[in-house]
Amino acid sequence: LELYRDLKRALAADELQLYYQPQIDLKSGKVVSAEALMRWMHPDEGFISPGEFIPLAEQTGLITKLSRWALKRAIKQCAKWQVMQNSRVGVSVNLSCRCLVEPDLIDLISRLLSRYNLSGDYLTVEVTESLFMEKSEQVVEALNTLRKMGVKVAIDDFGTGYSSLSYLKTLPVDELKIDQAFIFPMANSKQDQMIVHSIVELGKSLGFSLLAEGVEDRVTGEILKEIGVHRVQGFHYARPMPIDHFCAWMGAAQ
Ligand code: G
Ligand code: G
Ligand code: MN
Ligand code: NA
Repeated sequence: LELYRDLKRALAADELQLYYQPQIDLKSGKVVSAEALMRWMHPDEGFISPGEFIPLAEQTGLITKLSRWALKRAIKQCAKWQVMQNSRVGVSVNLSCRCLVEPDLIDLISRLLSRYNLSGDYLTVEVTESLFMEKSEQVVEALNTLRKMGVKVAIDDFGTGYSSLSYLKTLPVDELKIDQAFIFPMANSKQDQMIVHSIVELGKSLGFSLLAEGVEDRVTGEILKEIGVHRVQGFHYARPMPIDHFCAWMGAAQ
């Protein structure tokens, strides 16, 4: 409860930050986008992981506020990149299931894109498979509206949910983010290579873009390139970084 009280305060107290982790196109070797990841610097407790406070925010309903804050920050930042650095780097924002069907979330995104003069296709929203278990009309409608605005939809942690694959054929989705659990062991596991290979084949044949996350070494990156994954993300390339580090890293990397 104390943590809840603190989290409620954290936004106003400016204790939350977005870190950015590069997503790299394997063909060109260029950074094409960045995933925005929330961080909380608690004044007494120090750094608190999103793995801890996001579930709390979801249980208590605070997640709506946090998501709106993250969307605004990320869109504003991404627009700044386009203008200041004339770059074409997009941004991905994680959205918990319930946020997506909040009545005015889509409106908010639309307003933010026009306020910051950012084309919708620079934004990706990351959702998890559990979103599709209910297959509600509301979810489908929300995703359709986003995609009409040019916003891309990615399925995060793909391959770990309970879902059957049947939803893939009907749902408005652009990208599959293959879960880290398949990527970590890849360099030493033929089995995991086969699984990733199959996901890539399936995904591609259905027209999705494929991203592998959790790439921690060079060998895994090379295998993924061979398998035909489009994009990669992971500690081998860069860790999530505060905005000034990210900009400096981009300056050095490009
Ligand atoms: O960055 P890290 O690996 O510590 O993130 C842990 C978890 O928190 C991941 O599942 C990630 O998706 C989630 N997460 C990080 N930032 C956000 C956010 O802004 N919104 C939501 N809903 N989840 C986030
Ligand atoms: O659930 P989601 O995919 O949004 O969470 C991404 C999380 O994975 C972030 O917390 C990020 O810090 C973490 N992450 C990103 N790349 C790597 C990696 O190469 N190795 C490990 N162990 N974690 C990673
Ligand atoms: Mn994610
Ligand atoms: Na993930």
